[in-house]
Amino acid sequence: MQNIVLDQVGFLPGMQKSVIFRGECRDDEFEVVNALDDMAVFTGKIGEAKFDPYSGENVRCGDFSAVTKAGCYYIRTLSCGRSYSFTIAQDVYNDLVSDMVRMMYLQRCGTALDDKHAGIYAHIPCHTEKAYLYGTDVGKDVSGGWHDAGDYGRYTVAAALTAAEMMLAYEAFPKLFSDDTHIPESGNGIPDILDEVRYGLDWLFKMQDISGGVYHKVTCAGFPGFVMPEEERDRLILCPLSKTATGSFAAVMAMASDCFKGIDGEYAQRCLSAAEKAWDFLMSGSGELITHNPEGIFTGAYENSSCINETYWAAAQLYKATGTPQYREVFDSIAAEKVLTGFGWENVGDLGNIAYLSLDDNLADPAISAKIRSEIIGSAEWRISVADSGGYSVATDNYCWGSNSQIAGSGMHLMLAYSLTHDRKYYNYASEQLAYILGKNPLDICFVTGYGTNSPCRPHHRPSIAKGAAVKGMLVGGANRNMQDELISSRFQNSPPSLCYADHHESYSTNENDTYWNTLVVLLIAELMKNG
Ligand code: G3I
Ligand code: 9MR
Ligand code: ZN
Repeated sequence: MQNIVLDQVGFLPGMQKSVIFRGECRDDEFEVVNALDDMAVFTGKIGEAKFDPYSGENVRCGDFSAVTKAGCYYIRTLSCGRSYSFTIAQDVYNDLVSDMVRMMYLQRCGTALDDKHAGIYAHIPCHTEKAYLYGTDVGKDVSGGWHDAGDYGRYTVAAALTAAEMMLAYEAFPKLFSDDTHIPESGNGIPDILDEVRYGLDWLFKMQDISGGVYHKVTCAGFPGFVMPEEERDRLILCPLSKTATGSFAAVMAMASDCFKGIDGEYAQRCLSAAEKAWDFLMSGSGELITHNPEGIFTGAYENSSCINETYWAAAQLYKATGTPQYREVFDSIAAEKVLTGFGWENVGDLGNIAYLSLDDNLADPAISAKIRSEIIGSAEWRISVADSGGYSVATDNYCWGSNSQIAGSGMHLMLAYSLTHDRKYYNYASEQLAYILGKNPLDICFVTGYGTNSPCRPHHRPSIAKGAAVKGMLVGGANRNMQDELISSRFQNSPPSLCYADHHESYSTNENDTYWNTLVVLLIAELMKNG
């Protein structure tokens, strides 16, 4: 591992740029060196040592934000040698974003991926057979959508969040999203990211029952081995209509009705009607709260003992789409009690906050808006204090399953605080969260496959393992101290939290990808670029 650690992809010219020195590094100065001619362009001071409790390391920090000229560089010190190289450029994240969205195409289910677009990951259509309602012989066509992750399950809450994050990313910074990322719809005049959203929405429609309720998930009873998707041939099972699935469906469909209005009015209307129907089902008290898998089902549970944050998000989104007071009443009453936050599958409160804060002033309740603002800023301050408690400026103190997404979510939350205050401090801490994901971490790894110098090669992703090469552009879950797979628990029992990670295909609790993790990083980058 290197003793000079930083973002291995690079920085926007105006971004804060920091670097960590650790281990044997005894110097007091460092140089930023142009990689083309090995000439130093900047000399900076290395700060005092600081203990990082999450990795158990003593680290020292350097800042080179003053270097703004586009180029390819590395960092050098006398005793530590040189770092990996990185880029400074306005378009430094463009390819990364494009591959991170294209990964969604490679996750598509129910369709053939052809050689031309999918290369070695091409396959014939998968999971096209009818799925059976749990415990019955009633079959239904629910083909389509995306494989959630390294497995081939399709989960409503997960897909709704994924689609929503893509729409938000597009709205934040449309210029970042082209129509030529080499998917079948490229060149159709619609940005590829929205084509991808529509692919997911088309599946979500099928997951809605005539009653308005939405099925929780469709998977086989258990997980297959490391096979390509068309080789998973067990019976497909539809798990019951659930409250969280119905709530997040209502929210994402309402969001889509706004997003697709200018592209396809009829489609937008269909989204809105489906959202309203789901909402009515939810308000009638119907649907189950899925707190664990039904008996005999062993796939991802996406369990939740409450649907309050999906309700919150749906209410905000439906109010934004329709202006109908009944939605606002529900939102305001939840927010008056407690403002909800979060960008994860369990907690989608911030998506509701984004929708509510985007309302025209005369549509929102000023007291509720003020309460949301103060909660966002308070929680951003808390995240900064957490970041300052360690050496790597990471805004999490809890390295759990999907920690990289918690960190990206913190980055997004800090960007919300930035959008409300224009205080650059929040932007800087948000950009540090991206830097962590792209290499400024104790593991010295860029957590997105195929990017940076050192990135995961053996993700727990079935097509990647089946083909012997990792799909490019996948964010893996990252360090998880909770010993949730055998590989990790056999090797990392006494390791510091931020080091509990293995680039091994058996480590699903640290090295699996997920669609909503990828799209959250895309959203964070879009926000950073919009305000860069
Ligand atoms: O949030 C709590 C935290 O408050 C607590 O302190 C900590 C200590 O246990 O746990 C945290 O919860 C963890 C949660 O993820 C955080 O989001 C749970 O332990 C952990 O078990 C849970 O993991 C989830 C995992 O499924 C297992 O259920 C992941 O979030 C979720 O992303 C993941 O999703 C899987 C699907 O089930 C199947 N498909 C692949 C996908 C990705 O791995
Ligand atoms: O492969 C599965 C992965 O996609 C899930 O996120 C994870 C947690 O639900 O489970 C993985 O499957 C493992 C199973 O839980 C235990 N036996 C080994 C499986 C991995 O091959
Ligand atoms: Zn499939």
